[in-house]
Parts: sequence; structure tokens; C-alpha cells
Amino acid sequence: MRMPRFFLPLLSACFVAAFVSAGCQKPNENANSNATTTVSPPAVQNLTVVPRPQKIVDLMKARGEQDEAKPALKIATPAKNATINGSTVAVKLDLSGDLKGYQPHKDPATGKGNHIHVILDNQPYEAYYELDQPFELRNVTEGKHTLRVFPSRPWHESYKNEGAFQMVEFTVKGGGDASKPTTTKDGQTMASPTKSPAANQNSKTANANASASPAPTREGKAMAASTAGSVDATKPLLTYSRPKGEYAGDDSDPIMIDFWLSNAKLQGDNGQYRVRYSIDGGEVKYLDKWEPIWLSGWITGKHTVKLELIDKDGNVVDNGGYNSTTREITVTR
Ligand SMILES: [Cu+2]
Repeated sequence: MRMPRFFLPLLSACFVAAFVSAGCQKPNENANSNATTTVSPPAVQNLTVVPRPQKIVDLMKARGEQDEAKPALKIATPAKNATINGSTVAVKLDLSGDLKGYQPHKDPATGKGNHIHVILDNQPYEAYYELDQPFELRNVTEGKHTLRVFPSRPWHESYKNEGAFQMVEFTVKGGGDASKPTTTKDGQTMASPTKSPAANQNSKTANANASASPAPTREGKAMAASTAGSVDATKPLLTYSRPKGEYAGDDSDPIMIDFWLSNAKLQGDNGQYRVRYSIDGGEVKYLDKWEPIWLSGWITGKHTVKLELIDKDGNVVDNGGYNSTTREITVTR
């Protein structure tokens, strides 16, 4: 085999150079690591759809048949078209159907468990775990409202069977003060009576004295001011569910997009509708099957997620404004 005469010396020169530079790296370790940290990663977010995370696949196996359950909900209160006097609306639900072991409950150790997503008007959902006690929507403003509920899994993926989703309209008279500072302007609750240290203290005192009025033990939340859209329950309706709130650590990538669809079938499910989404006001993408997707590649910081139900001509389907929803989420690591 012929080889150019210069090749061997060149090769050895390269080898020596590589060896020397590798040998040089040790004493310069600090300089090197400084150099790498000053190069910040590009602040460009490239999101890709990835498969269902393995930890959820494992969780599903451990749950047995629960994910094949067909939980059905009924809204016991507020009754359809009820008028509620006062700003606290107690939500009571009846759970039935083919449950296969599905039961909402928060595991005190992990803080996780099956739960119901409860949505007032088109606000972010609240998680409701213990159905033997009502869930209190607090500081609800006067006027007409909608309530939407559906069962969810510990990782917030909704059950999508017939009968899982329910919606009612109701009216509040003498409701909460819209200017009351119980919520921040982005709708996050600052304090709820069951969770504030003061309330805990009160309940301890109440238990000790066994005389004061019963301590609030119900799940509930002070709601941001909102009223119902003019929603037609018989028309196509997209209910935004996930993502919401803050994502940290392991849970911050990938992030699931999930929604409930009523009276509409998507094109990939032999229907005529599509779900359009865009992140941070960027490129629009489409979901043509009613199932969750997981997006990977989030950079830290605040993001907006917009979900819309569109018809075959690409127009948002009008239904009280609920078919186009934008939420802000925060990703930390
Ligand atoms: Cu959830």
C-alpha cells in the first residue's frame, strides 16, 4: 500500500500536538471552565413533540386498569341555572361509571393523586381531590358563571370518555368584590382561608376550645374576578386544561398539552375540526387527534401557551370566547 511520504510525519505531529494540548488542559482547568460558563446557551427555543415520558408509562403500569376506567361525573351543586346567594359557591360532584379503581385522593406523602379539574368560567383549573367534602369557589363575583369539571390523573391528563365532562351555568347574587385583593392580577391566589398560617392557628385554637365556629377544612380557592362567556353547551367547545402554573425540575421537560373537547371531532378522528396551538406567540401548529402531546425543549422563564379550536376554514369556532385561550406558565430548573 502506497502512502505519501509526508503522511507519517504529519500523523505523528498531530498526535504529539493532541497529546500536548490534552496534557495542558489539567493546569488550565479553571480557565477552561470559566470559558465554558461565559458562553451562554442560545436563548432560542426549539420545541419538539416527544413520546409520553417513560416515568408516566411506568406509572400507568403500576396503576393497573385505572387508565381504562370510564369515570362519569355529575354536578350535584351548583344546580343547572341555580342562583347562589353570596360569594362562596360549593361544588359537589357525584362520581360513578366504570371506575376500575379510579378514585380521586391526594397522597399526603407525595402530594399527588387522581383529582378532578374544576374550571370557573375560563380561568385556569383548580384541582379537587377529596370528593366527600365540597370544593369551595370563594370570592366569586356577582353575575353569570360557568363551571366545568372532568376527572384527571396524577400527572393531570384528563379522562376523555363520554360522561366524564360536565358543565353548568349558574348565577351569583351578592357576590365577591371584584376589587378585593385576594388574587393577584395574573389570577394566582395569594391566600386561601384553609392554607394561611393564621387559619391553621385558628383551627388549632378552635379544636382546643371546641367552641368556635367549625374551622374551614374544605378544599377551595379564592377565585379571580370573572364572568361567564355566552357559551352554548351544545356547540363545539375546547376546554383548556394543561399546561398551567409553574414547572420545575424533572417536571419541566417535557411539558404536556391536554384539553377537553365537547361536540367536536378533530380531523384525525374523522371529524372536521382542528386544534391550533402556538407557544410564546410563535409558529402555529396543529393537533388533529384528541390526545395529549408532550413538548420538549423549553427554556427557563415565562411562556405563553395558546390553544384554539378552529373549523375547516381555519377560523376560531365561536363559543363565548372559550375556544381561544392563552395561558402563562413558568419554567424553572
Ligand atoms: Cu391536574
